[in-house]
Amino acid sequence: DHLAEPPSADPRPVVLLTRRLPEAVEARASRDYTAILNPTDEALSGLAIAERAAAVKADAVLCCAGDRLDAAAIAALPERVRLLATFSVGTDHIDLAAAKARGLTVTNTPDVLTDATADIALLLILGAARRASEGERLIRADAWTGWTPTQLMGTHIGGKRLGIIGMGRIGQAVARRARAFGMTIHYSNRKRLPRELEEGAVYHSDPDALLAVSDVLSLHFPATAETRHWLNAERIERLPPGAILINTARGTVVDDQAIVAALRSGRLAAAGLDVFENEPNLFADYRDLPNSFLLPHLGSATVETRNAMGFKALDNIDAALSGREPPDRVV
Ligand code: 8YV
Repeated sequence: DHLAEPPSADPRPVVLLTRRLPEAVEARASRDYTAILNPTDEALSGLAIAERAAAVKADAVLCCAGDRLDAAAIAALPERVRLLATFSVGTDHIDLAAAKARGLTVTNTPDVLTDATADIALLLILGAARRASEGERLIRADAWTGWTPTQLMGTHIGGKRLGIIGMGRIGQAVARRARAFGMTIHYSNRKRLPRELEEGAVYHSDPDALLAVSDVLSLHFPATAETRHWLNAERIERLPPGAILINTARGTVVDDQAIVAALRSGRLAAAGLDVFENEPNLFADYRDLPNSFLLPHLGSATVETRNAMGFKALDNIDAALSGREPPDRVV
């Protein structure tokens, strides 16, 4: 009827992207939706995200791991928002219980980042064991006075035992790679894997028992209230002397003070860390240690992987906004 409201200029659903995403991802979002981009790449607080979602009348929010969507932020989200699609496999930045109570759908981006993250874990294992970052710093400081037979001798990883805590997709991908370098795999997981997926890895039902055989320990379990500071001083004592710690999971699962003390005393020979508590304001002492190999959360940072993560987040948004079951529903 002619008295009806004129249709708005753009009747497509509104999708708010909290961070700048790869060009191809933003292009697809803008093709299919009224996409509200963040041109500054600035991280917003949870409440600022909620405010922006209200201002633009968002139907879905495409968020990232640094966005702290705690209970207060979720409560502040306008009713209209039906979906939080996170551009990450980790969901520790979202209060899932609050999301569930509020009837929000939450989706993540598993699988597509498994290989990239496992590659970074191997880079950290090799870099930490072979003292790559010390060597690099020497050259950059113009302090290399020449090759010597005993300079920067590291540890051979072949023949060493790799302990993996959390044998999900990423843990298994790390095991496959490490095996190719001659490492023996030991693991701990809530459930033992079927034999065909174990590929000879030795299962330890008690993670504390796994520690005792981990020449290299790599963490691959989610950050939750229960796993906060899981690797503490007492557990470090269970590791073989001179063990190497690798973390590509979340900074909150380790106790920084205890790690730094162990790196200082040599109880840990080295640590390869891609994630930190309070990123980017990491525990400052890490920077001063020669035996810390530090990366700025690069686990999934390849063009291919970040595109695939963005497309997966959009696949979930497409499904949820058209009434289909999103493929990667977490809540
Ligand atoms: C991302 C990650 O770099 O997927 C995760 O959980 O930590 C990384 O892949 C980052 O979280 C992007 O949001």
